[in-house]
Parts: sequence; structure tokens; C-alpha cells
Amino acid sequence: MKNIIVSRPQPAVMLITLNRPKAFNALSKALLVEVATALKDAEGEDEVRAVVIAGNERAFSAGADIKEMPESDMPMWAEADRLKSWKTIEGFPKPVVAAVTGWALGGGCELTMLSDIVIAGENARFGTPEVNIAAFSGDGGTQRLPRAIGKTRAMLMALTGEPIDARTACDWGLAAEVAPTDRTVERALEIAAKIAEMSPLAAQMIKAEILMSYEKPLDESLSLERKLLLWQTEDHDEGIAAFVEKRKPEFKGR
Ligand code: DAK
Repeated sequence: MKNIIVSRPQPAVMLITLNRPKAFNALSKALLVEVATALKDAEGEDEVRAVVIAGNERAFSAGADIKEMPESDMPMWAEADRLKSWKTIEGFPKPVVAAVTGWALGGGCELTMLSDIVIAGENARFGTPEVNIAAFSGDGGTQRLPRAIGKTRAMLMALTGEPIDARTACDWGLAAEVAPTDRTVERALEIAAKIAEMSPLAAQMIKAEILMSYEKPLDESLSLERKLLLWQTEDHDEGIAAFVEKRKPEFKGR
């Protein structure tokens, strides 16, 4: 992989570090394809139970690669590899924690919104500046941003292109926590490690159910949730047994 670094700080946690520092981690097509490939690997490996996506201190990601845009003989947005990669990121079933330091702009901000938990470093800046190049957040941003922060704040960000700081992002619901900048990745890894201790079946089901609340009308999602009354797994039995026996559960993902 040329544009990302994939590591395993722990057997159950995959860390994907975006690695185009000179371009502020702009999301070139190649970088997106590599992220999607790493996530497919993570999906296929039972041992991986959570993923952390990070950038560097100056930039999580400055968004779509603006310099790639004129090279394309069709609208760059519509290229199949790009669209497929975003779809893979969107459909990744295991929990993803984003460790956001520096700029998270445009597609970079959209990538944070596709993550399940966002930890913002104190120096993080979130923004949707596409309006400055007469475009818009077209990889899900115009739809996910208002769902995350409400209409008027989304309009403010998208129509002015002005970024918001980490504390504001946290207050508005774009981030779950603010961490010291130099501890952001560590904090995200801690959270991922905690999730990795849980039953992977339960973790993936929780992710799917919470995402369902954004996608379906309430009556439909509640009735789907009700169908899970039949939920029965070995992990669930183990969780109950461990509670009764006052010991730590050992979840096997069955
Ligand atoms: N793409 C390519 N290169 C970028 C980049 C980007 N998005 N952002 C920064 N860089 C590069 C700069 O060109 C510069 O490279 P060199 O000149 O050194 O070769 C290097 O990173 C450092 O940038 P600066 O010199 O500008 O550094 P500053 O600290 O002064 O400023 C900045 C940092 C991040 C505030 C600034 O670079 C900036 O404003 N960057 C652009 C951010 C942006 O506009 N992001 C949104 C991109 S558009 C769709 C429609 C639209 C979209 C998607 C879908 N559909 C219709 C489906 C658009 C999505 C986007 O994300």
C-alpha cells in the first residue's frame, strides 16, 4: 500500500493511517481504494474486531484530491473505483473509530461521519469547504451532516465553507470526545481495544441497529429491532454465565 499504513497495534485492532502527508492526506482515488482494500481484509479476518482510522497531526484528511479533478475525462466523482470504495467504507460491518487531528475537510469530514465513533484531537478542524470550488459534499455529506448536527448548522458549514473547531464539533455531535492532540490516536485505540473485548456479534449488531435508525422510518426500524427478540448466541450465553460466576467473559464470536 502506497497511500496508507496498515498496522495491528493489537491482534484484534487494525489501525489504518492515511499517509499522503504532503497532500494533507487528500483522498485520491488510489488512497480510497487502499482504504477499501484494508477494510475488506479486516472484514475477512475474524481476529480483527475493530478498526481505527487516523491521519497525522496536521491533517486527518483535506478531502477529495482537488488536483486529480482536472485529470479525469469524466466527472471524477462518478468513477467506479471511487464509488465502490466509498460503498465498501459505508458498508463495513465492524466498529470504526476515527482519530481526527488537524484538518478533516470535505471528503475527510465525510469519512469521519462514516466512522462509528469520532475522537477529535484538540487541534482538529472539521469543515465542508467544497462550496469554495463550486461543488458540494457529494460523498454523503449533504445528507449525513444535517442528520448529525441539524439543518441550520449544516447549512452554516456547507454554505460558508467555514470550519469548526474540535470543541464545537463535539458540542454539535460530530465527535464523541475531545482528546489532547498528541493522545488522540492512543485514545481511539483504547476505545477500539475496549470494543474488541466485547462479543463481535453483539458489536456488529449494535452498529447495524444504530445505523438503521438513520436509514429507516421509526416504525420499520422498531419492528426490525423486535425481530431480534430471537437473538441467541453462544457469546450471549457466555456473557450471562460470566456475570453469574463473577468472572470476565470470553467471547468467541459464535
Ligand atoms: N487536494 C489536493 N491537494 C491538497 C488538498 C486537496 N483537497 N488539500 C491540501 N492539498 C495540498 C496543497 O495543494 C499543498 O500541496 P503543495 O502545494 O505543497 O504541493 C499541501 O497540501 C499543503 O496545503 P497548503 O499549502 O494549502 O496548506 P495550508 O496549511 O495553507 O492549508 C488547507 C491547508 C487544508 C486548509 C488547504 O490546503 C485547503 O483549503 N485545502 C483544500 C481543502 C478542500 O477544499 N477540501 C475539499 C475537497 S473537495 C461530489 C462533488 C464534490 C465532492 C465529492 C463528490 N459529487 C458531485 C458526487 C468533493 C469533495 C471534496 O472533498
